[in-house]
Amino acid sequence: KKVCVVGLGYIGLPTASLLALNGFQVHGVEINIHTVEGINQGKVHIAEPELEHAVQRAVGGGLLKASTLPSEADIFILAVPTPFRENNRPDLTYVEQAAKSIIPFLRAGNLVILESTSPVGTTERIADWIVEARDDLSISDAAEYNRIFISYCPERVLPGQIMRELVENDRIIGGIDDASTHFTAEFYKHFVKGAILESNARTAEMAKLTENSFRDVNIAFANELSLICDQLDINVWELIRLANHHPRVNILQPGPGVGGHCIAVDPWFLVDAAPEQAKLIHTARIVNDQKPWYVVEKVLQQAAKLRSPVIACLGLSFKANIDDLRESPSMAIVEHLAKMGGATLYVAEPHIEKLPDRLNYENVFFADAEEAVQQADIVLLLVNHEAFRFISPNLLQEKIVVDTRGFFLQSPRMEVGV
Ligand code: SAJ
Repeated sequence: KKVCVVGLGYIGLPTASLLALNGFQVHGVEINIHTVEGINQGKVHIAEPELEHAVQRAVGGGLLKASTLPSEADIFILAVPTPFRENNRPDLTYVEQAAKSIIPFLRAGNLVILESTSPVGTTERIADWIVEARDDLSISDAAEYNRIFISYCPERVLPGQIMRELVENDRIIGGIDDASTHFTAEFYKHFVKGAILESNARTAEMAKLTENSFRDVNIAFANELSLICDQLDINVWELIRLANHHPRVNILQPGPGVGGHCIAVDPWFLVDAAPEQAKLIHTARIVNDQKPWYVVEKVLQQAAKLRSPVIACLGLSFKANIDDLRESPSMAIVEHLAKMGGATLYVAEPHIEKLPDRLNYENVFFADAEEAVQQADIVLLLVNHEAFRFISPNLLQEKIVVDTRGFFLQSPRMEVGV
């Protein structure tokens, strides 16, 4: 069988290579010509463990080819981004472009699967676009001889563990009708070891948004606790560790805010769809979005006590042990401190080669973690990278520590936690 994967990003490329390694003939489609050329040479533009190896084997085996335009296939997978605009409304431009780009290549019996995180009702809209454009094809059970099958199957993989989770995670499948659901389930069974859970398109779309909103709301709870503890002079990490000994309590970890392109975005899709009802979800977004500014405030309070403060900023990525700076609260915090001037910043991010252009300020220097800490009066821990475990506690003794992740603050001795 031939599969056409539209969008070769964080989800599309791993999925395309996995399918190829499972014997499918895969055509990957990507608008970025440089990405296409790289992939066809077995090169990968995404830092993700095991991905490059998989792409090399798939391309080397002749089962994965990339180009900028789609072609005929048995199964089409749409894995393009769904960003949200300034006004917190989902932007379906890429999904619409991707869906419309495959319409000329569709034949009776084809299966179209949307994997992109999408507002409820998007899969039905894709069906409408197909019906409008192709009066020779039907999406209803009534016309089996010329029908197209359409489903939603959200990706749920965690960056850093994508290749493993693509195989092991359970998958929710929601077709626009039962026949589409069953057809799609049979397809995923070829390469997924987790459970295949059958539902309908709207529920599957909502499930994806629910999962990430659940995590956002729970992180907001932890972040709110960190603010309360700061007021009441309590070590929030000790508090959470103790509370989590209760058999039915499982609090997540506070941090400098919520980053990445999923958890800080997807809840807005629900708020947009039902603003009157989604009150808690909306408030959680606000709590998490405000956390970086609370951290900035905390650092400035400490810096105000010093004549020419030097701050070691440890970590820029949106979470531990990855190089992804997109939507990173740590980046926002460091950028803000840099812009304000008045302090010298030594920034350590072991997962990148040089500072991003956004931090191109006279008072900002790229440093290794130990060197940064040595130079600093204030140590601002932003990301709990394993690489920072090697910082000797002795080095921190004379410093003011603002630890946003509880990385050094496992005991109540350190001074400032947020
Ligand atoms: N974070 C905290 N405290 C915590 C856990 C996370 O502050 O206790 C922060 C992280 O530092 C980071 C942000 O939240 O800034 C998000 O990180 P994450 O590890 O929770 O999630 P992502 O964005 O890497 O991936 C999520 C996952 N969703 C869920 O766990 C419900 C993943 O399974 C999804 O596939 C992915 O979103 C997606 O693509 O939607």
